[in-house]
Amino acid sequence: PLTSDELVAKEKANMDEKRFKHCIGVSETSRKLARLNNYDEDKAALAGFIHDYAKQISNERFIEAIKTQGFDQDLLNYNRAIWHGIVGTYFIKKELGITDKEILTAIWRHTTADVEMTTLDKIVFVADFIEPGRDFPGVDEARKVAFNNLDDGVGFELAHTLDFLVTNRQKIYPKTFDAYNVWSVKK
Ligand code: DGI
Ligand code: FE
Ligand code: FE
Ligand code: FE
Repeated sequence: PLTSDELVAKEKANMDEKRFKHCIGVSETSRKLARLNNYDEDKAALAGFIHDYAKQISNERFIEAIKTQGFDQDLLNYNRAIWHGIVGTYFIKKELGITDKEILTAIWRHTTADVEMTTLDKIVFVADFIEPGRDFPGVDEARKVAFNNLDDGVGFELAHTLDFLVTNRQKIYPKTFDAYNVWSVKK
């Protein structure tokens, strides 16, 4: 396994400065959400730190991995926004030596969410959206909701994401849609 210094160095080398700062922010916010939700803080901080490890990997490398590493071939009908989490887990296993299933699942789900979400899945999904570097209309409301109740934070974020995707006429990954139906629809 890598030492923590080696892991930080690999993470830094795989992305630009801005993305690295975002990963630090997600790590810190994941730690805070873990504390609020009685989850292992160090594990949440690690998952948050590496969640976007694959964000700047080339399309060619993603496509090669999808074709050869046992991924659902339907992923080829989507783009890198979807790939960097799901297929990112392959690069994170291979290049960072991370084997913890809970961490890999949280990274897999961090962009699309899913109908079933563990506490760690929710922490990383929400931290990604509200870390201190995020600035978009509604981010203060998202922070308030998420720090008050993690599940409500997931629901708020998915509604915002669906809204954004429809406004921009983007293709919606079925899991994103299914997750919205579970987490965002008013009871
Ligand atoms: O990697 P980050 O930018 O930090 O955040 P993220 O992994 O949550 O990715 C956010 C992007 O992913 C955002 O531009 C919206 C996009 N996205 C999320 N769900 C879907 C999606 N894009 C498409 N096309 N379809 C989806 O279902
Ligand atoms: Fe991401
Ligand atoms: Fe996200
Ligand atoms: Fe991110």
